[in-house]
This record gives sequence, C-alpha cells and structure tokens, in this order.
Amino acid sequence: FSSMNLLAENNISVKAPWFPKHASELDNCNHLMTKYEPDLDMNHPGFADKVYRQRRKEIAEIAFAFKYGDPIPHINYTEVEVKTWRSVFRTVQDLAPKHACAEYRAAFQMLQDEQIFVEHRLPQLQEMSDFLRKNTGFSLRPAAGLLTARDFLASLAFRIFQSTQYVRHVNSPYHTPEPDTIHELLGHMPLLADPSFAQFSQEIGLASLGASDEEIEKLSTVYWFTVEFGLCKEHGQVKAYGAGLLSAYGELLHAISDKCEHRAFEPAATAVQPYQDQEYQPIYYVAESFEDAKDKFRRWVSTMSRPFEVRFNPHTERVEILDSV
Ligand code: TIH
Ligand code: FE2
Repeated sequence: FSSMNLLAENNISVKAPWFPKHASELDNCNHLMTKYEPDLDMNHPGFADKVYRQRRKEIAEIAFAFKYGDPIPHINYTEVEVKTWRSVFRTVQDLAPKHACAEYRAAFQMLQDEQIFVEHRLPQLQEMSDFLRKNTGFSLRPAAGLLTARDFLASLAFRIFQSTQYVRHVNSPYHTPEPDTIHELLGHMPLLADPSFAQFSQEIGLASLGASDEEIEKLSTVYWFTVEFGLCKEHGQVKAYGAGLLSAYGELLHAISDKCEHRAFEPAATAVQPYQDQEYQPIYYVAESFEDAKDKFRRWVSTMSRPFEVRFNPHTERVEILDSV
C-alpha cells in the first residue's frame, strides 16, 4: 500500500468523532435510544405489566454489567417466554422454505442439525456466539435494548453483533417495533453465519468508524433497508433476507404482497429514503444478490468524505488506521 501510511493513533491529523480501535473498547459502546420502552410508552404491550417490566430490568442488568471477554450469562427463560418463542419459531419454520433466501435456509438447517434451533427452548446467546464464531468469526455481546446507530454499527466493524436477550411480550408475538432476542436469533443469526453476508455487515461497520453524524444516519438507513428489511432475487423470484421480515410473520407476508412498493437497491438513493420503525414498511429494496449489494455498497462508500481508511486485523481484534493521501 504505497500511497498509504500507517498512522500512530495520536497522529491523526484530522478531527473525527471518537471510535473504538479495539474490540474491548466496545465496553463503551452501549448507549441506548430511549424509544418504545415498556416503562415509557403507553402503546407498549408491557406498559401495564409489572412482571414483564421487572423481567426486562433483570435482563438489562446483565448487559450493563457485561465486559469484553466475559462469557455471556445464561438466562433461564420462563414458560411464558418459551411459549412466545415457540409461536414465532413455528411461523418461521412454515414460511422460510418458500420466502427466505437460500443462504438463510442453509444456515437455519445447520442450526436445527446442531439442536440450537428447537421449538421447546430458546437458544442461549453464548451457544449462538460459539456457532457464529466457527462459521464466520462473528461473535455476540449482550445489549440492554435498542442502541444508538453509532455504537451498534461500530461493533459490526469488529465482527461483533450486539444482541438483546429479553423476550417480546407474549401478547404481540408476530410483530414488535423493538428488537428482542427472538428477532436477533431468528432474524439475524442465520445470515451472520453466511460468509458473504457477514462480510457485508462488517463493511457497513467499518464505514461507520469516525464518520460524521450525517454519514452515520445514511449508513444506518442503508442498514435498515438491507440487513433489517432487505429483499433479494433468486431465480427471478423475490425472497426475504432482512431480519425484521424473518422474525415477524405479519410483515414478511406484507413485504411479498402487492400492498407495498419494491425498488431496486441503489445505496445512494436508499441511504436518503426516510423510514419509520413503528409500523410495516411501505417500501422495500430488492438486491440482485449479496455480492451485488456488496459491490454497489463499496462503490458508494468510497464516495464518503472520511479522510482515512480503516482495516480490521483479526489477529489482534484491532482496527488499524490508514491515511489515504
Ligand atoms: N419488527 C421485528 C419483529 O417483530 O420481529 C423486530 C425489529 C425489526 C427491526 C427493528 S426491531
Ligand atoms: Fe435487528
């Protein structure tokens, strides 16, 4: 890399917002959005449910106490929580063969073969983290709730996915506007075990390090319309790969119906499309394939303004900064 110089950390000549340089610094990247919480939002099904709110607090404490290198604590899920899991798991099992992309279906099968995906119990984050590490080098950290986009995206740069561990309220199993462990497990985990998709996820994360607020907003919008709600083509048919579709049976059926709009995935346009996160999406973006989405994304990222480049060193779990001149 003749045109690039490896910079010492204190040598960066340009001001950029702080970002983690090592996976252990993600201990500082756990800032939450205060939005749609059972304690604060009257529309939340848990708002009037004291037991549910207490449970959420208990599980949130685990995430706040977690430090890099710790094993992820085991949760004894209650009968009600297992019942919720079972309902959602069954709908995914029914719909995935027809509507999920091939990469999702393949990983789902592996998870069933390894007895991690079974209907009578929820997978634990630690066993899921071990599974991902074997397949793509991704691993998990527990998160207390919806994180700020900057913190969430930064972790992806280190192939670390911050995952909630609590369960949605039993009264709304088929759609919830906030992430919960069922969404993470059924929506995100299968694709994080796919090498090409894992690479795409990490590249969004790397692009976010030190980016301006405006660029973070664009990157999280791209993330929203791809990783969360993306559709893709497969032998001329439209399939789902977005985690928010694969964990919400109601929205999956909506996304493949004629009640919404499908547009071709084009990062520059997708990045500025306003979205809402309380109801089903009115617009979905369709990628030709993960490889194609990655190519387009790379080309678009290279037009961003950041005056340095970053490179992840998997041996040290450190991000190296390269001055691009
Ligand atoms: N709506 C999803 C579900 O019900 O499983 C959860 C989320 C997707 C995106 C953000 S939260
Ligand atoms: Fe998600």
